[in-house]
Amino acid sequence: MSVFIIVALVVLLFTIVYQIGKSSEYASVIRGEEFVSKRTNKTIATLLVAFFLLGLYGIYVCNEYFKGKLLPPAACKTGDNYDHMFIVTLMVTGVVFLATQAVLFWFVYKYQTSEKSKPSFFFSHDNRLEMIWTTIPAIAMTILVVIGLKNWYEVTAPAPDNAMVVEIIGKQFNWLVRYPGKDNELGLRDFRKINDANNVLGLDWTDPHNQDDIISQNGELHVVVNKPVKLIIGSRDVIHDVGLPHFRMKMDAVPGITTSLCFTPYITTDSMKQITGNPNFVYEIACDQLCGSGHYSMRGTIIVQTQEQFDAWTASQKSYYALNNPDALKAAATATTPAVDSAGGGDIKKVDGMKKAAKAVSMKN
Ligand SMILES: [Cu+2]
Repeated sequence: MSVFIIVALVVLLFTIVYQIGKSSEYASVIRGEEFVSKRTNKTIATLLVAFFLLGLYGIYVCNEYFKGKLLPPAACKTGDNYDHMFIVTLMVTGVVFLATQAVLFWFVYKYQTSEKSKPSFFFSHDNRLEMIWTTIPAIAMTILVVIGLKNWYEVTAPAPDNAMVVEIIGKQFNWLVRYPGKDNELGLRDFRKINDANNVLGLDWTDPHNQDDIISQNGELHVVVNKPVKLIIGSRDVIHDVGLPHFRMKMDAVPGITTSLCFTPYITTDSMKQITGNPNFVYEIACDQLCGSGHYSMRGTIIVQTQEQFDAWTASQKSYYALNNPDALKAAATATTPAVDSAGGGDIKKVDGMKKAAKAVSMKN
C-alpha cells in the first residue's frame, strides 16, 4: 500500500510541476514575451533528466522488491532454456534501452535552446550510419529469433518413445487427468457418453483399453522425475489452457482438437520444497485462458516423484471403470473360469467377458 501511495505522490508531483510549467508558458504568451522562455526551457530539461534518473531508481527498487519472490528455478530443461532466452533478450534489449534513453535525456539537457550555441556541422543523410543502425539491430534480432525458434521446436518435437503418456482434459472448472493403465493405451472417448455422475470423460466402456484407465482424483498429475512426459491435451467444453508456470510452458486445450506438450521434469516436488524453503510447495497447473466465471478456481497440481513413489501411487489407484461399473466387473469375474485362466489365454477370455458385461452396462445406461 505504501508503495502505491509513493507512486501516486510522484505522479501527482509531476502533474503539478507540468501544470505550473504550462500555465507560466501561457502567461508569457499573454504577456507577449518570447514563446518559450530560456528559463522554462532549462526547468523542463532539468526535470526530464530527473525523470530519467527517477525511472532508473524505480527499476532498481522493483528489481530489489521482487527478487526471489517470483518463480523458483525451472523444473525441466526446456523451462531452463526459456529462462535463459528471456535473460539474453532482456540483457540485449535492456542495454540498448538504457544507452539510447541516457543519450536522449542527456541531449535534451545539453542542447537546450541557447543563443550562444551554434551547430558545428550539419548533414541530412549518411549511408554509412544508415547501414550501421540497420545491420546491427537486424543481426541481433535474428539471433534472438533463432534462439526462440530452437526452443519452440524443442517443446513441440515428437515425444521420445519412452515418454509416459497422460491425458489432461479441461472442463469448467477443473482438470481431469487420465492414465492409460497397465496396457499403456488410452481407451476411446466419445463426448456423447459424458455423464458427470459416472463417466466424466465419456469413456467408451466397450473399448477394453478403457477398463484399466485411471482417472486421478482432485486433478492431480503424478509424474516421474527424469522421465519424459507427453501430455495429450483436450477440452470438454470451451477453450482452456494448460499453464505450467514452474516448467515455463503452456498449451491450449481446445474442444475437438488434440494438442500435446512434452517435457522431462528434473526436480521432484520434495526437492523443490527444500529449494524454495516452502514445505507447502506444489507445482501448479493453472488455466491460462479465461474460460468462464470459475476460471480463477481452475487449478490442478503436478506431483513430481520418484519411480517407486509413482508405482506405489499407481498401485493404490482403482481404474475408473472399476469405480463406476462394479456390477460389470462382478459379471466379468463370473464369466471367466479360473481353470481357463491358469491354462493360458485367460486374458483374452477375461477381456471378452468384460466386453460383454460392459455392453450390458452401457445398454442399461
Ligand atoms: Cu479454463
